[in-house]
Amino acid sequence: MSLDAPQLLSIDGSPFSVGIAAARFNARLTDALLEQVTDRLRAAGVKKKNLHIVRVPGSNELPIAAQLLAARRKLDVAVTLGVLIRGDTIHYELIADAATKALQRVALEAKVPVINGVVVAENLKQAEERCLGKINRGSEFANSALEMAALKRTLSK
Ligand code: DLZ
Repeated sequence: MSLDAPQLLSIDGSPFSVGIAAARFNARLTDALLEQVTDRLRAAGVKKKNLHIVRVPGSNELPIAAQLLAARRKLDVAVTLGVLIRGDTIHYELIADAATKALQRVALEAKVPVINGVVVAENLKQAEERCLGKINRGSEFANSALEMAALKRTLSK
């Protein structure tokens, strides 16, 4: 768990429809994130049939996937998952920045909360700690998704 992760709320996920887009780049790590997210959502009561999962090549494609999912399904929340690891160039930084801004835009335009579950790491070790090790980032992303889905339902009444 991250040092400053918000206190865990008890939220019934059984009514929620959740879109999940996960990158295939760094697949071992994104697959683990995806599993952590779905495990936590299912534990909170989200039904398997209400989990709409799509895969995309890399984190750069997450915003359009979230947008397409939001247009096709009546989502309470979307979760986007990717792992960006620093390479020899600043490519990863450009993608992180562009994806972050685009994900916010999708959320505001579609009026569907979009959880930015892109892990940005300096190196493979950092990324592994966050996706495979003692820091369960996927569970944290799922908790944020549950909280935002509940908020959307409350404020849409
Ligand atoms: C090209 C690229 C690079 C260098 N690194 C990553 C990465 O660490 N994590 C990730 O999710 N995707 C990476 N990509 C792929 C881009 O996100 C994208 O799929 C391509 O640039 C095609 O648009």
